[in-house]
Amino acid sequence: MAPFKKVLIANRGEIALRILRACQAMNIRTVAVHSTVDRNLKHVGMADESVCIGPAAPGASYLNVPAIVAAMEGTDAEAVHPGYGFLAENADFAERIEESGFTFIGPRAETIRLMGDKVSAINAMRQAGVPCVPGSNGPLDGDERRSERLAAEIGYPVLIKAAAGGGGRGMRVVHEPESLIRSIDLTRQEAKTGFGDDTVYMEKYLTNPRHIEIQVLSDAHGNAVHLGERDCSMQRRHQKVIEEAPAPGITPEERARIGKICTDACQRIGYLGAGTFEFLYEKGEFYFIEMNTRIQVEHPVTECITGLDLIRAQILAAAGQPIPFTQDDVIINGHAIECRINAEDPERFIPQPGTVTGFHAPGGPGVRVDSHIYDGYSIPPNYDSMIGKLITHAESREAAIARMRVALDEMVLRGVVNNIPLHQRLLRDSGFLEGGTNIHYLEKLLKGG
Ligand code: MV4
Repeated sequence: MAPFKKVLIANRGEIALRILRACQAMNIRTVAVHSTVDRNLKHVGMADESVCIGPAAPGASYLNVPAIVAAMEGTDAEAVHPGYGFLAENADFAERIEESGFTFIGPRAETIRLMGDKVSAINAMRQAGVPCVPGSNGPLDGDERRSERLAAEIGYPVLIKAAAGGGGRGMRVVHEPESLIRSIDLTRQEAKTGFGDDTVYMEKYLTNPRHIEIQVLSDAHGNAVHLGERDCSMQRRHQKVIEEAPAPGITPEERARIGKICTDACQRIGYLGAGTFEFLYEKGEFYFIEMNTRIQVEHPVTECITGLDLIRAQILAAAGQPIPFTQDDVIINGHAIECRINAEDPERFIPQPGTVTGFHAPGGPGVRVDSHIYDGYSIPPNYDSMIGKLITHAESREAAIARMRVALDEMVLRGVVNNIPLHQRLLRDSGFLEGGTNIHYLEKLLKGG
């Protein structure tokens, strides 16, 4: 029996197609909602039904809650999958969906709200036993002397972050006491303008960490498992470029230890569905920074090494089904790498929308392509520049890299300037080949360092 009869896919591009495929494999009927410029998306043509919900501007379509709720009512959909971005981590949307009698495929609205505020997220996690970065353990008040004492105790450099920020938005490094108060004020002003919330907090600034995240899955019956970690350190301006699983150099013991900490925390807060604990990893220690309550772009590398279908798992969890296996059944198998394929200038990283005049996907053992593009597809300028993901899986990191090099060379993508040349370079770069590079590596490499 299918857990739902009909699911509405409130997203676009590769993730909408990924969700559609999972639904089809589960015998769930699908509703695609799309903007006017997205009529020709692959999943729109494949879905059982489709509804145009507005013009190209995301605010008028993919973020248009009344239009999406109306589409659910009009098509008799039971549940909505939000994908990533857009409404995926909007607690008000999740609440509105549940109030309207539908199911939101994701955590409870209350959990999304808790994690959306980075101060409340960190406090909840610290109380649940998750190691966090030394810091203010709460918002900074107007007491300047107190902030100065705090920074001195923590030790410079410190980082001032907006509670409503996250993903790299609204933060400022402070290197010396003289600039502390000014930096707090500036970050507060930017937070007020950018997020409508001027709450800021302080953390020790870790200078050369790696970005390692733990994938978790919880059900409505108090069970939680972790699916190992991903290393997402290869990034530029907070845009991940390559992700891999497992993280180079992390031992099975370290994995089991931090994984258990995360699943215990999930049980403590009553987490539901798939989620990701984001950590900074430096000198052998994990420091929690944020939790993502959505499916992530890089989920395929975890699927490859665990053999699980995470979208299917999200749907089953939302339908109230218990996870049908235990932590002991989760076996990490080999190594997987994901290259994000973007239609962008590989030098200046400016999006390059246009028409795909030739596309041939690579294939063979251990090669996966998650992409909605096809010959003749026209990439609209209104959304992000990621047009697909190339994922390889093999028994070792070296073998996954070898498969990725072949797959990148095999891929034909004509008509749009793209970052395949950057990936080809990185897959031969000595630092990447060695593994375990930190979050600053790519930016330094591109600067010529
Ligand atoms: C930090 C940090 C160093 N120390 N926090 C950036 C994104 C947001 N999720 C948190 N971020 C950071 N927080 C402390 N205490 C460095 C970063 C950071 C970063 C983190 C993950 C991936 C890429 C990054 C790039 C620059 C800075």
